[in-house]
Amino acid sequence: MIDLYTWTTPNGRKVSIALEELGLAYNVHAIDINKDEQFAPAFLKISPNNRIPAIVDQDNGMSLMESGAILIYLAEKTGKLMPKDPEGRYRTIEWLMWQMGGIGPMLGQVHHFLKYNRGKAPYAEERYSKEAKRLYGVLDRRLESREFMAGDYSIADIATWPWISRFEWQEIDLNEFANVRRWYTAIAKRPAVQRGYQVPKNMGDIPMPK
Ligand SMILES: N[C@@H](CCC(=O)N[C@@H](CS)C(=O)NCC(=O)O)C(=O)O
Repeated sequence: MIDLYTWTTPNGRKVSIALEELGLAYNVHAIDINKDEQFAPAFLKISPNNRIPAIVDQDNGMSLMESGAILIYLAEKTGKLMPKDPEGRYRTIEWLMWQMGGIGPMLGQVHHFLKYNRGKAPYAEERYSKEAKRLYGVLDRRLESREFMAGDYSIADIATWPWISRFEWQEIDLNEFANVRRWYTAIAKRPAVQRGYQVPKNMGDIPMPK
């Protein structure tokens, strides 16, 4: 049994989607980051950076923060969603790290400046919008000749997809990125993704491109 501490955000959904895909039993603990619950002393013991997601694996008492580390842990615990051969494994980690270092932080800035603080910092809006389009272009080229980001469907796709599901917030037209659109739509249809998307609570249907 795994305890999942999460909220209705892309980083949180990565882990609930992975748990659903892996069929692992888990308890959900909603940490409402709008009410500063991430700063509660009990939560800081498992997530010292005061951010969701975090897990505690009751099988061994192991606690983990950082969604990328959690995804690798779950993949290794189950032997699924990450190839075992060195080339496939590192290719998956490479694209997972690309998500963690690029897609997550940069699209997070787009949400901050474009969606929540429009007009306050035009330079930042332009800078991060441009970077978002560049990253969508990188993903589109990566998916040009392959179905998924790194071989079979993997934790690299699971880490990236919830950020792309906010394409409307990012003012991205998925029709300009045909390969991303095809990949996004296919993953959105997976029953485990549909279940994981609604954790810790239903926030409406998965956004689909027109
Ligand atoms: N690199 C971290 C980022 C986690 C993160 O930024 N979580 C956000 C929600 S998506 C959060 O908990 N924010 C609360 C805060 O900023 O205090 C990860 O991938 O787990």
